[in-house]
This record gives sequence, structure tokens and C-alpha cells, in this order.
Amino acid sequence: MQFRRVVIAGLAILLAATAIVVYVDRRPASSEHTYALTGQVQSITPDRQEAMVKHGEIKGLMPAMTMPYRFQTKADLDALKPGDLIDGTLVIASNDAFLTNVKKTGEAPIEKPPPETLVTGSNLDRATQLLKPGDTIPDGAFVDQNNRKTSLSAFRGQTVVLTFIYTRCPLPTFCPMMDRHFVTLQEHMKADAALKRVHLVTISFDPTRDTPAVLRAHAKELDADLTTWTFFTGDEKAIDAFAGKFGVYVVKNPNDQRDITHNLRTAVIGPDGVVKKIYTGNEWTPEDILMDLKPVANAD
Ligand SMILES: [Cu+2]
Repeated sequence: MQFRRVVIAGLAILLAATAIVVYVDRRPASSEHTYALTGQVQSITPDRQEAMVKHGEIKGLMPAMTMPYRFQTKADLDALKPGDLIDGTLVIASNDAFLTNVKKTGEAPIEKPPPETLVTGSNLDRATQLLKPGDTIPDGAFVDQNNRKTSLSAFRGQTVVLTFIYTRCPLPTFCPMMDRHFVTLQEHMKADAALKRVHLVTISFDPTRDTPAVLRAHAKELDADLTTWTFFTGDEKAIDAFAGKFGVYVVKNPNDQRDITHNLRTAVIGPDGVVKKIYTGNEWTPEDILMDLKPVANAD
């Protein structure tokens, strides 16, 4: 009996796998991959055509996660509210990710409030700690990609553009987009003498796995010039505290190390260590930051 059940289950899995392969292969654009996604809407950001979706594992792409996803079709998003259970297709292109063909399949109570709500919500303790333009940043204590102890004071006298990532982030529109934007900034820095005194700093909020060696390999992959772009890792609690001051919110699933729910923050810091600007999310462009850098870099 047991054996027969196993065989039937095995056949079902095989059939399902075949169906997925056939489905993926039919997609037109060669660089695009599509994945079936089943999840629950946690919150909706209509102006960005986005919803925070808590979803199960996506085989071959990522473990169970809660992430904001852009919807390809506004009508799909308009039909939904927090708590709705959904089925949809996640499209991953080399530089893009979005949900399409999203259908409501049911409703369920939401288990816990979404991270963005916690960050922007009424948690006063947290809010009073948040850095804002005009504040001097804390030095922090980090280890760089060469395993050398360092802090942000190492870059006093230079304008610093700072962002937070983790190298295993599976979504092209999140951490990998921050990396791509920094690559673009670095190209400008090489070409423009006015940007000579600008330094890029990328801080991993997954320091346990983003060791100096991992960051070194990551930097190489990005073709980062380590004389003007430094990667930070270090003590997990110290990084959480530092990142939290910028409004970075990171939730690590204790049952699955790969599962990290997070938002994004990118900051421009003056040569005096004073915050000039903090960008939230992935909406900013390298051009925005170049605009911020010009007056600062020309000042001295
Ligand atoms: Cu990420």
C-alpha cells in the first residue's frame, strides 16, 4: 500500500514538473523566466502598483519569503485587498521582476503586520532613532572585504554613497538593482574628475553568510574598483543596529537561513559625516544620486 502511494506521488510530481517545464519553454522572451507563485497579500502600495506578498517556496528561485512585488496589470492589483490569497505568475527578467495573471483564490487572516508598516508605523522608539538629513551618522564597526576592521570614519573628507544588500538576494529589482546602480555610479566616478572624492559603501545585512571572502568574490563579479568602493560585513547585531538607524528593516526566518525579508535604503553622506539624503526603496536612479553628488563634490 505504502509503496503504491509513493509511486503515485512520484508520478504526480513528475507530471507537475513536466507541465512546468513545458509552460516555461513556451514563454516568448528568451531572457525571461516565469514561476508559479502562491501567496497572501499583506499590504498594498497603489501608487507604486505594488503589493507585499508572503509566499511559499518558488522552486529553483527562492525560499518562502515576504517581499514587495510590482503588478504588471493595475486591474489585478485593484481587485485585491490585504489578506487575500492569490495565485499568479512571477516573471523574472535580467533586470526586472513583476507579477502577472494574479487571481484571488481565497482569504485568510494575516499572521503578522508587514515589515514596512512596522518601519513607518507608530513605533515611536524606533522613529526617534531614525537618521534624517542633517544628522551625523554613527561610525559603526565593520569588517571590509579584506577582513580589515574599519568604520565609516575611514571615509571622512569624502562624500559617501551607502547602501544595504545581501549577496544572495534572489530578486533582480532589489539588492541586485542596488549593485547595478552602484556599478553605474562607479562608471561616472571614473569618467568625471568632479566625483574624485566620492566613495561607495555596500553593507551586507546578512553578515553570517556574506563573509569577507564572499564579498570579495561579489565585488569581483561586479567589477568593483575596491579603491573607491568598499564592502562591509561584521557583527550581525552591530549591523542590524546600524542599518536600523537608516530605516532598514530585516527579518530573518529562524527556520530557513536563506529567507530574508527586507526593505532598501540608500544614503548620501557628506564629507563631514552628515546625512544629505536617504532614499527609500528601489525607485531612485543613479542620475538622482549624481545630482546630489555634484554640488557636494564641487564644494571643496
Ligand atoms: Cu534583496
